[in-house]
Amino acid sequence: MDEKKIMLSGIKPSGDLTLGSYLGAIKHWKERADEFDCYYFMADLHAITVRQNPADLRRRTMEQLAQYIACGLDPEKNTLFIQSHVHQHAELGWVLNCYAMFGELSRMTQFKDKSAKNADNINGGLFTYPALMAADILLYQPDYVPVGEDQKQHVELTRDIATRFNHLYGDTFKIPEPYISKVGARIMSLADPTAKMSKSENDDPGRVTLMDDPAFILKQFKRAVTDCDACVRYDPENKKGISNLMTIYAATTGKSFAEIEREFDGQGYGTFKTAVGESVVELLRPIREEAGRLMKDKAYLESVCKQGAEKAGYVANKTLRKVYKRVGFVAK
Ligand code: ATP
Ligand code: LTN
Repeated sequence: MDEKKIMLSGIKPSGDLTLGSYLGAIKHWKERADEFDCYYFMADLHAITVRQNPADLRRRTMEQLAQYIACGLDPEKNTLFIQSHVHQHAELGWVLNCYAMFGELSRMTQFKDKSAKNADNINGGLFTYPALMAADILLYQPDYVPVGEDQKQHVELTRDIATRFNHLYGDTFKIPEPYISKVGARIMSLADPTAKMSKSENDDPGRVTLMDDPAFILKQFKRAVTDCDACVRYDPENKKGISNLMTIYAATTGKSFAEIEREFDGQGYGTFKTAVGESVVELLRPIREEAGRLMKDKAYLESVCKQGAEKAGYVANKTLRKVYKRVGFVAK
């Protein structure tokens, strides 16, 4: 029998998961659980590259696990774990730091964006973040890494680091492919359609999180920034707000842009915004309810991440041992 292909991805517990995290990433993870051997984790080591309140980080990490499961990731079919529970991430991260070039790291857009937003805390971890991300990925030898558009550059750097290492020491890492959806790979803020909807920007008034209640979600969509042309037409250059709403509606209903244009032909933006808001409310309702229920079952969540870390640790250790041997470390 052919071995299953491997898929892996992670999200930082740096804020509440948003509609962007769901449509750009998680939605695609769960669609593949039967076909692939899947690993999904809470990237807490990455979260501290930006200052976090310890109590909030701890709570959010467990909430994120509850939300993964509520989104449809069955812990029996997917390996769900907390990044810091598998120490091999930090260890391989260090090694790969020595194979990631200063020039490459300097070109990363996420580093440039985050340093501009956190000018008082441009720490070494923020800069070397992509080497740790490369370790997260390469430890599991995955075929695909499902992420939103903003992470493509990091996955490409991972490929470059892996190729460099393989050239120096012989085949060690499988070269992974980014897996980016056609619709929903970049959901923009409802308040500023030129900026990505981001979960850690507490001041982003245009966010919708997975745990928001229906009344708030509808309000967010009603006040979404659009234009004054009153025509529902997909034009991401000139009509960024409407195109973003169309992308969300397409992703939640499965309709094409042409179908959406026909459906709202001759109707004002008010009707369209309400329809998009309602589709999101219905999409998120079962997730919010199930996550709320799971969050009360701490013992279950702890058992899931314990089991996940054991399984992930076993796989990660095999790769790390191989790497240590290749670079010349003395075996224990
Ligand atoms: P932060 O604001 O803390 O940097 P983030 O939401 O940008 O958080 P993550 O939450 O770690 O970053 O990203 C999780 C996954 O969700 C990644 O694959 C990312 O590409 C995807 N993602 C995040 N925001 C969006 C968005 N607005 N549209 C599409 N995909 C997104
Ligand atoms: N860098 C990602 C989160 C992340 C990740 C990963 C994604 C950390 N490690 C490994 C995919 C694979 C982000 O900022 N969104």
